[in-house]
Amino acid sequence: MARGLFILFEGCDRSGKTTQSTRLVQALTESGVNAKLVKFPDRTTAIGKMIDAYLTQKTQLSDEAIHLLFSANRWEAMHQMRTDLENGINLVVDRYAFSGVAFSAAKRLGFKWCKAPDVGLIAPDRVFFLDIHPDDAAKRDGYGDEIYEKREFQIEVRVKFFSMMEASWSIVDALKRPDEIHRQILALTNTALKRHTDAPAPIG
Ligand code: T5A
Ligand code: NA
Repeated sequence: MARGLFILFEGCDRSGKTTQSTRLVQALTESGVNAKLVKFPDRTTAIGKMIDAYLTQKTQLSDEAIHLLFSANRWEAMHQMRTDLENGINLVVDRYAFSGVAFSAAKRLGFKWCKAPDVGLIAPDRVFFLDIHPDDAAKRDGYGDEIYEKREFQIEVRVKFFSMMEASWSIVDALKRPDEIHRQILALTNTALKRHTDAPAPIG
């Protein structure tokens, strides 16, 4: 049995990651492809609850401490993700280590330090970067509710994302209509599903 594909959605706040990752899982499932949605941060775990309290500004943490909690929240999911991929389940993931690095590096923590705790996590096969300018994102529902949803900061986060892009990334125009974005991503995913055979690689 072929292992599952690890498909990742990244992007600035309100770029449409949850909308598109949910729709992709739906479309794959409807066409008989085994797919599962995974979201980071996972706010349901003990670590996730600490992250949620920080994001909703109920508690304060140092930049270093919150960075390590986000990473720990990924590590606690690793066993299940590896098992799922080995069992042929395709994982559609809403944010991951690149969000971790982009947000903390935008606070001026060093890139090398930010990347270190995520070394060894399973690396994604394909990344869809939903690209939107923070000025356009700010017009969308719910913007500004959480700690990082501020214009200057999001502009910095976007720059950090661009500095991490590799060949496995596709930049998707997040200003298009949701249907159009979905069709584009589904086509790219179907191509990727046909090609992959190799074992999951770690983040280096
Ligand atoms: N974070 C996260 C870190 O600092 N370090 C880390 O390691 C990780 C993993 C919470 C925060 O944590 C930070 C990043 C974040 O600041 P989260 O829980 O993913 O992360 O944040 P959410 O608030 O859930 O999600 P986002 O704000 O990122 O929004 P999405 O998922 O990108 O956008 P979505 O799909 O919810 O859509 C937003 C709105 O826009 C509309 C939707 O209907 C919705 O109202 N919309 C569109 N409108 C027009 N055209 C389109 N194409 C649209 N697509 C969606
Ligand atoms: Na989201």
